[in-house]
Amino acid sequence: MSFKTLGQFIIEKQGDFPYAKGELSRLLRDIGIAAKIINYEVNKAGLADILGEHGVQNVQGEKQQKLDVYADEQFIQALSRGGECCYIASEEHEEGIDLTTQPYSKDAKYIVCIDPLDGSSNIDLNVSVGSIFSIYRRKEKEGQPVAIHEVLQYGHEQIAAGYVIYGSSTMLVYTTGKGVNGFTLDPSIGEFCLSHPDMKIPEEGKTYSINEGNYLRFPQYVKDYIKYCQMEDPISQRPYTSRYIGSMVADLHRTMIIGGIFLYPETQQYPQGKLRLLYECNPMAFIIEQAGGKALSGQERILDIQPTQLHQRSPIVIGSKKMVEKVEEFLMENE
Ligand code: AHM
Ligand code: MG
Repeated sequence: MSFKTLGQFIIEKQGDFPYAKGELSRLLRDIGIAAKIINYEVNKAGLADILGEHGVQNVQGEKQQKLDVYADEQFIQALSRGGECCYIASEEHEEGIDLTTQPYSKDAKYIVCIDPLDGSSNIDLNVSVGSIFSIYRRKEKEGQPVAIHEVLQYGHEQIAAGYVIYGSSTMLVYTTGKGVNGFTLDPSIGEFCLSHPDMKIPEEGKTYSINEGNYLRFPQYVKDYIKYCQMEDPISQRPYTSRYIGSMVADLHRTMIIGGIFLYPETQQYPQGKLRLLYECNPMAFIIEQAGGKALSGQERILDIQPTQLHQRSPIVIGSKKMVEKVEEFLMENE
């Protein structure tokens, strides 16, 4: 059998970045290594004494679970030892981690934003979880502390982004702005192998994904769109199917493969939506756009939002192009 490993693929694509001297390739390799270690731990979660809540709350006030902490540690270790990352913004840390004080990473060029273990409330249930990452090039000269404006870049300034899904198989999907490629972990050799080259999201789908329990709290345009999805129409093959796992990575991975739409809009409980711009919405929006889809915050393209805070949230409507455009129509009608 012949296959291409993630490592081989990254080296092959290094020429796409004339300014890069292999640092980005090494950074992606480090992320791949962290993903493999986390995968190993996630898979034996039911066996080890690692299940359950860690007893502290993260900066969002949500219960943190042991595997969140473990995944966070693995990313931080891999990124700080690799020497290519100067700053880490993680869902699990109120403040970003500046690595420029460390001799190894002093001259590093890349800022990494991560959600180390997304969908962590699903861990105890043996339901798919994921990791999400987003990479920026720093704006100031290397060797000095990272300024917050370097971290709060637009999503369209991302150099690379990806996710890992720990599912029935483990996959790493990433983009460097030249299409999207997916790699499946072959446990027999411990390597991510190219299984989904040049991934494209279908222009239209038949699946909508939203936490419908919040229906009464949704803005009118979202309520209208849900009703539209449920209406009988043989031409557009409605009613659509509803699918909601509650793990953004898993819901969006399905959306990538078969088409569809995923929404986490503003609600009364979360006036800015629930999902975080820097390490959830932006990387996913970059990937979906690169695959031919679309991602909006409602009014605005996700990738054009100017971040003002590390942990800021944004509403999100993301997925197959034509389905997202339909939501836009309802939004405009309601203005
Ligand atoms: P987390 O980062 O704390 O795990 O929260 C993010 C998760 C997403 O994966 C998922 O789409 C969403 O929260 C589900 O939220 P809800 O339970 O409100 O539908
Ligand atoms: Mg999380």
